[in-house]
Amino acid sequence: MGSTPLTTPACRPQARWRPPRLSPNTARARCRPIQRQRHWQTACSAAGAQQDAAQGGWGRVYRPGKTDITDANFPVDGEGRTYHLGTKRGEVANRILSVGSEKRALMLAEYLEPAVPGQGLFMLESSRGFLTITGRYHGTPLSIIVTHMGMANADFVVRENRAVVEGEMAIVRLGTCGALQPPARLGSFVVADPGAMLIRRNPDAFGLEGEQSGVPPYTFSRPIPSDAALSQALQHEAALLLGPEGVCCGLNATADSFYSSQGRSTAWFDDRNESLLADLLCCYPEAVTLEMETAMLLDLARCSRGSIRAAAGVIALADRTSNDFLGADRTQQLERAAGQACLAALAHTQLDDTWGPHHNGSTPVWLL
Ligand code: R1P
Repeated sequence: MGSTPLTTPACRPQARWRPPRLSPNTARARCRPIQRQRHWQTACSAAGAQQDAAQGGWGRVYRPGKTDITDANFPVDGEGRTYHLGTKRGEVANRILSVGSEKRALMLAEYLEPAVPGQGLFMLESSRGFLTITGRYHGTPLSIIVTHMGMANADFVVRENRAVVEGEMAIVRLGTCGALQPPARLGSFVVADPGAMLIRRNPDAFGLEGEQSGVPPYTFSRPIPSDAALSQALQHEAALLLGPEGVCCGLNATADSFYSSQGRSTAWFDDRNESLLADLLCCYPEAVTLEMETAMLLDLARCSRGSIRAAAGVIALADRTSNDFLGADRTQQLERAAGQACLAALAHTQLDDTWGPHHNGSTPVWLL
C-alpha cells in the first residue's frame, strides 16, 4: 500500500477559524492558572455539586447512579444520561478537549472559569470513570473530558457526547505519543496534520491457517484527514505558547495497542512485529508520531455527517529511535502550555452551536 496524499473534501467549510490578535503579554497571561483547592469530593446531585462549588474551590464531583436503562441500541437512563459517560443534555459544551488522564484534565481545568459566575465548575464522574468538567475558557463554554486510553474509549467519548450536545461540535485531543522521526523530537508538540492512519493487529495471522497462507500480522489503514482549520488553529496557538520550534505537524499513526502494534518487543509473546516500524515508515514516510486514539476521533468526525470538527495534538514523550523518555517536570510544563493552546483553538473556532434556552427540558449548565 502506498502513501495516499490527503485531499480536502469539497464540502469542508474553509477558514472558519480566526487567529486572535494577541500581544505577548496576553499570551503569557494565559499561563497563569486560576487558583483552586486541589481536592474534590463527591456529591449525589448536580444541584449539590453546583452549590458546593459555589462555596469555593473545585466543589464536588457529581457521580450519578445508573437507573432505569432503556434502549439496548443506545442505552440511556431515565434522566437521559448516557451509559458510559453518564452525562445528559446540557452538561457538555459544544467544544470538547479530550485528554487521556484525570491528572491532565484537572490541571487544565485550572484554566477554566465557572460556566456561571459565582458557581464552581460542573464536574461529573461516571460509574465507568469518565470525568466531564464543564466551564468557560475566556468566556466560551467548553468541556474537558477524560477519555482514558485506546480507540474503544475514544469511540465512547465521541458518540455519547454527540448524543447529548445540540448543534455543531469541535473536539480536540491533547495526548502523548512516541516520536518516530524528525520533525517530531522528544518534547515536541505534534499536530496530526494532515491526519492519522491506523495500525491493526490481525489475529488471523497467528493461527496455523494464517501462518500457512502468509496473512500479515499487522495492517495499515489509509490516512484519515483532520479538520484543516482546527489543526491550523492548534499549531498557531501552540507556537504562541511554546515557540515555533516547539511545534510541528505530520501524519499520526494510531495503533490498536501500546505494545505489539507499536513495535515494542517482549520475550513473553510471539508478536512478529520486528519489522513493524520499518514497514510503517516504508508505507508512510511522512509518519511522525505513534499513539492510540487519534485515528478513531478523526474517523468518527469524518462520519459525523458534518456535525463534528476534530483535530489532535500530541506531546512526544518517548523517542522510538533513541529510546529516551521525557522527564516528568518537562512533561507537565508541556501539558500546561499545549493544553492552553488546545483550549484557545477550541474557544476561537466558530460553530453553529445555538442551544434553545430550555432545550428538551434541560437548560445547559452555562445558561443557568
Ligand atoms: C499510553 O500510555 C497512552 O498514552 C498516549 C496513548 O495514546 C495512550 O492513550 O496518550 P494519552 O497520554 O493521551 O493517554
